[in-house]
Amino acid sequence: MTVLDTATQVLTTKYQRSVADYWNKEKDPVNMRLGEVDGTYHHHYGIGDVDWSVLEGDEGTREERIVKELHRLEGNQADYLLSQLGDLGPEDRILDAGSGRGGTSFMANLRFGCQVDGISISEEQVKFANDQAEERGVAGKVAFHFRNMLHNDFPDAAFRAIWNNESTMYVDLHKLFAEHSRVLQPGGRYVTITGCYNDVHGRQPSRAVSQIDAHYICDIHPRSDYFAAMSANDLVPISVVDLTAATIPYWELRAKAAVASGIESAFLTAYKEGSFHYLMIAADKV
Ligand code: GPP
Ligand code: MG
Repeated sequence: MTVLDTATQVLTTKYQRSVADYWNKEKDPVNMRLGEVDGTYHHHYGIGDVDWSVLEGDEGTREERIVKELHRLEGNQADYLLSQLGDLGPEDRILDAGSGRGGTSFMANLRFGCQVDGISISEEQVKFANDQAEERGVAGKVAFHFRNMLHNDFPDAAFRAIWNNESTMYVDLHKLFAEHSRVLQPGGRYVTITGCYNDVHGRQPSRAVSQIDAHYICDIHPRSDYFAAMSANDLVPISVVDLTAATIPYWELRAKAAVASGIESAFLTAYKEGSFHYLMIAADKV
């Protein structure tokens, strides 16, 4: 029998290795500068009204005001996601699938006091987030693991809730929801916030959506795939909210920031032409 090293067990395809490599190297100012505002590092976008007054006044501190405002909107998004997870308490255990540098997991622990496990295929992200857990003094309650969300190695029915905050576009949804369904307790809640393409616009992704795919090496799914894969895996939607209008102001502000990454115009085009939605889906495991 061949003994496989951990990386070989976690990363089972060349595609997954290339995605892991991207996130192991990623230190983009649009994420690091925003995280430095208060030490909570996100890998997702923002929602809510922009305070456009940040563009006015002293030029020397303008970028700092924009960075703070973008960070506030990303915090709003994570708060909104957590508010969809249902009634959770300190006795619960929950899973952040695709946990990045840990932002949403730490917010979940602060909000519910419960045990949070985060998983990522980026060893650098896992290390960063575990270092943060130590610094925050919550390492006993919030732990990050180098694991694959398609075969997460947790026992059956281990979790009361699971979420993906903008991480489903890297995986096959049928495989993902089969695995989530296995580790969710009956009556447990699943929530995702995701960018998905609009089946009504066309059966294939638009040019702007394809540009987003190329930028992040991901494969944005059509809206229909989410519901087909959920219903095939005992996940019954309870709430679906189109957050597209709520995220456009974030992108408009981000397009004016020095920390802009260059992908802003593709998001704005995709959302405004209707080929792409920013969606929250909450479902219960039956
Ligand atoms: C990254 O967030 C999010 C993704 C890679 C998923 C793509 C999301 C879609 C909705 C299509 P990030 O904070 O690392 O990205 P950025 O560096 O652009 O801020
Ligand atoms: Mg970001």
